[in-house]
Amino acid sequence: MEKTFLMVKPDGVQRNLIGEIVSRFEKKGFQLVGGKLMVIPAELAQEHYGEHKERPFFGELVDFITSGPVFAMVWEGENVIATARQMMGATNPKDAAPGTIRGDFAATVGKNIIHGSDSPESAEREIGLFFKEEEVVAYSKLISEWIN
Ligand code: RTP
Ligand code: MG
Repeated sequence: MEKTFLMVKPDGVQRNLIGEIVSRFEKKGFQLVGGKLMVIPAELAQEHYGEHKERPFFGELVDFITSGPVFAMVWEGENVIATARQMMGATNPKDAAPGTIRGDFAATVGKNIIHGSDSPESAEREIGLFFKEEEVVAYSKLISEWIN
């Protein structure tokens, strides 16, 4: 089953949005298979956002993502990578549709509440960066039969 890496960013944690965000993905029909509250070390933040290291906002991005606890998660489900990105909304909240997480809760691109892997390759890479193999839990729920 497909897996993705999602993370409530420090602004989302400070604004008490962990429960709201977890609830949206649960209600959609995805399954939480890993989760932890953590402060990201600078080296991990630089590696995680490595694709942006030449961008002018890289320093700010790393400072922000390490500025307080995040809630890192692994979610599982059919097409979860692309669907989670749709549920998050556009990177810049000014372009994010109402009903999406960023559309509903964020106002500025630098503080956009949530991160989600953007491809199967980045999902695999990011899950590996943040979670040990034994921290991702395989389990089944009877309710799956009513969703898939
Ligand atoms: P993320 O990686 O955080 O899930 O966001 P994303 O895929 O939607 O967007 P991405 O292009 O990967 O950008 C990563 C984060 O960098 C910040 N950003 N700032 N100032 C700017 O122009 C700018 N552009 C991007 C955003 O916080 C974005 O989430
Ligand atoms: Mg990204």
